[in-house]
Amino acid sequence: MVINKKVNNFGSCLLMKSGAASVTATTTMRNYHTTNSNKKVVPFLLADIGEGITKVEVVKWFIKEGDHIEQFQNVAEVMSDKANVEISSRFDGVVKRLCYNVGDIANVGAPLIEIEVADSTASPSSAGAATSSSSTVEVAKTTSTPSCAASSDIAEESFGKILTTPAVRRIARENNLDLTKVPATGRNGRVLKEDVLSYLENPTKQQSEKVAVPEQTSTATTTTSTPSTPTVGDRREPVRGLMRTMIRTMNAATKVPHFGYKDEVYVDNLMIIRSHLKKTAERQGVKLSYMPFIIKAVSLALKEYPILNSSLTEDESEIIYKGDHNIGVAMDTPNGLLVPNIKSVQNKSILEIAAELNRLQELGKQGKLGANDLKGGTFTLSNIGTIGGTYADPVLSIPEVCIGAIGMIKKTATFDAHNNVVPKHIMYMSWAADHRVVDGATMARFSNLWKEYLENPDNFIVALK
Ligand code: CAO
Repeated sequence: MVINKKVNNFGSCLLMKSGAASVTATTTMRNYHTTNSNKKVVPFLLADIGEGITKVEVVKWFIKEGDHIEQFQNVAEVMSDKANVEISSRFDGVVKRLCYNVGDIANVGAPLIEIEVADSTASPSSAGAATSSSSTVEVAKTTSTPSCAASSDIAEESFGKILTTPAVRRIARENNLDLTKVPATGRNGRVLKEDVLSYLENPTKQQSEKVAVPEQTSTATTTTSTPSTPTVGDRREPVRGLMRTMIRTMNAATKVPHFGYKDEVYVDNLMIIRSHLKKTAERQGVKLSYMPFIIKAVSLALKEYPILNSSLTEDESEIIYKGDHNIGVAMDTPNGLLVPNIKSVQNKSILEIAAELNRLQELGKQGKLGANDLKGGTFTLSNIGTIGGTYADPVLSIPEVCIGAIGMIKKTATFDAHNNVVPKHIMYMSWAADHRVVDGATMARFSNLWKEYLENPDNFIVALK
């Protein structure tokens, strides 16, 4: 999800890269242990990034152990199911320890790194001064202090079904090893580093030790054994990042009864107009695809059928008609599916919509879509036709009540009024609507009006202000 917001108050400094609406973070310093008379090593706690996020994945370290880092320098990029966030230091100091490997799950509130700072830096008095500048900064506390080890313990307890440390998980990942196969010898079934190393050394022996061998009860069984076929083991991967978001949103959508409606749109006229305007747009530095026309046509049709730009309250007692047409566009990005939205489409020209779509696409490619771009959508379009297909069954983006999936434009043989075969370009359209709120007839009328704009793009001229 997008972001380009740098929260840089006295106590925190974040570059939001995706998702969360208003992320603030704190970097908490607590007294830890003194290394010499004027230096001390303190844990740098992973900030609360809001939105109820309790765990994040460490995507990238910008620093390594031994580095001297300065205030505002980026130390790590982390990813939650809502946002990618760059965390930066508010202190000068030397990195003593990174508490996680890339790919590990870090807990909010637990140490992210250990850093050696000047004794005065993290003193209660200096932290107190920070607090007065920013309500998000926690004051240094003298209670028992968590360290990297605490982070590992937390990660160990809370992540997945295999009990082990991030370091062990890292070794397993590097060796493409499924940890469920490794006989665990640690307390409460923890997989220890030695377990993994010894399994890697001799997987067959370990495996035979792990699987209890049934007792041979008859000579017949021993003599009639068939030759064994080599098998490929299963691989497990933790669910992370955008996939977690997809699971959450799709689960929410399954609770809503979907009504589907599909139709064909003849787009030959649209193709001609687009090819003319494409050059004009290019002169203004804008790439003009079919989407801006499709999006604008949606907005024009929504003016007539505002129920499709609404949402039902959670207690199902009210319908909220949204004032703006914030049209979400499903994007296939290197990080996965993201749905930024184009704000106030009702007030934008086709060229302005195209420019905004270009901007969102570019940010999506770079993994830098901002929270503001991702929130507030009122209606969604998914142009899966850039990849292929005809019809689809789109799933609503709750609490929106309508979504449209566009198939690939294809040249097709059709019949004219005299039964002559005429080649035409057809765009296949699949709508889904929340059937609690939208009835089939309304959906069909909306689709007909939308289709009329696209089949006769001259109508845009009449409709636009
Ligand atoms: N049929 C045929 N050609 C199409 C088309 C369609 N349905 N849609 C777009 N095209 C063409 C465009 O016109 C463009 O051609 P030109 O280079 O001649 O202009 C080319 O394909 C590439 O288009 P694009 O992808 O750059 O731009 P777009 O505005 O059409 O689409 C976007 C933007 C973000 C919707 C698209 O890139 C994308 O990510 N689509 C996938 C959406 C997706 O994953 N949906 C599934 C969601 S549910 O899991």
